[in-house]
Amino acid sequence: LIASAMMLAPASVMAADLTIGFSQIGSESGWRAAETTVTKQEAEKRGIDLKFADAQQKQENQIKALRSFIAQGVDAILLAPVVATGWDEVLEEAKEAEIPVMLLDRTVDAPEDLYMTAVTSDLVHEGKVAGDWLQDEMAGADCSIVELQGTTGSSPAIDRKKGFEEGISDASNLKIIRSQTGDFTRSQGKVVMESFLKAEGGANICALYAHNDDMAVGAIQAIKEAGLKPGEDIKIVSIDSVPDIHLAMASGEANATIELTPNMAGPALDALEAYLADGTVPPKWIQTESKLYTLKDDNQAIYELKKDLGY
Ligand code: GZL
Repeated sequence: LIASAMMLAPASVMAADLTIGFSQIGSESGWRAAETTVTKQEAEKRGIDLKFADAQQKQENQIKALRSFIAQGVDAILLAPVVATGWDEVLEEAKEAEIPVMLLDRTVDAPEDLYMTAVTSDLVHEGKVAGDWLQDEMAGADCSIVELQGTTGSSPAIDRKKGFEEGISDASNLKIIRSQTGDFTRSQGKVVMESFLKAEGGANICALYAHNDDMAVGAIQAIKEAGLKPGEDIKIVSIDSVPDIHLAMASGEANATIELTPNMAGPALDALEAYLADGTVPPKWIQTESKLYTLKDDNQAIYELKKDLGY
């Protein structure tokens, strides 16, 4: 049976022959590092030759990498697009070269025929889950919220903001009083939280919504240095479910996180292999799951489980 299956798949489409270019944003967060680790594992598993390019969070570096992959004549491209706009020209070039592009964890504002599929979570839903959680947590009590936004112009920053505002839109007691980008990093999350505390005074801030856990972890440091108790004086909800946020939650220093799987490449490579094997065209959006974790969960155990997964 295997022999006949092998006969069915012409040698040219066997995964072992594939060379794929991966333009990764950088390593701005623990989650991003895990995505890189998992993507390399998924390629290895399939005998794929993965060409990896780290853009240090600069779009021009990603565009250069894509042009290099096209010149090399790779079989496909994986792209985690740092921002949503400015991709049409280079994606047209990839289309001209008949190289399928698959988007990982972020989307682009470009015509759908310029990419094969996008593997992402429902980023608006994540923000709404965070807003809904805070509304339940506050149970009608007044709460001034500060928000640490992700990278300006990225689809997660746009969508997670939109979803959170939807989640709190029917709660007149919840109000966002400050909102600024922390660029998805711990260092910027700390710096911006320090500025929020300085501007508002700790007593006036009831909660922090951070678009990712790394900015929340940086903010926790700032809250402690201001002599306040993170998780108690200031409630904290963020997104990614990286090990260190569960460590913070295990000691009550953060309150909730929404899980984002780092394995976007698995579904993308499955879709590519199906397409190459028999022309199956994947949907334009392959959605990954989102799961809320709170202090009711065994956060120490979750930390132990995740801490060796490449974050
Ligand atoms: C979301 C992803 C975000 C993560 C951050 O899909 O693009 O980028 O939530 C990372 O940790 O910087």
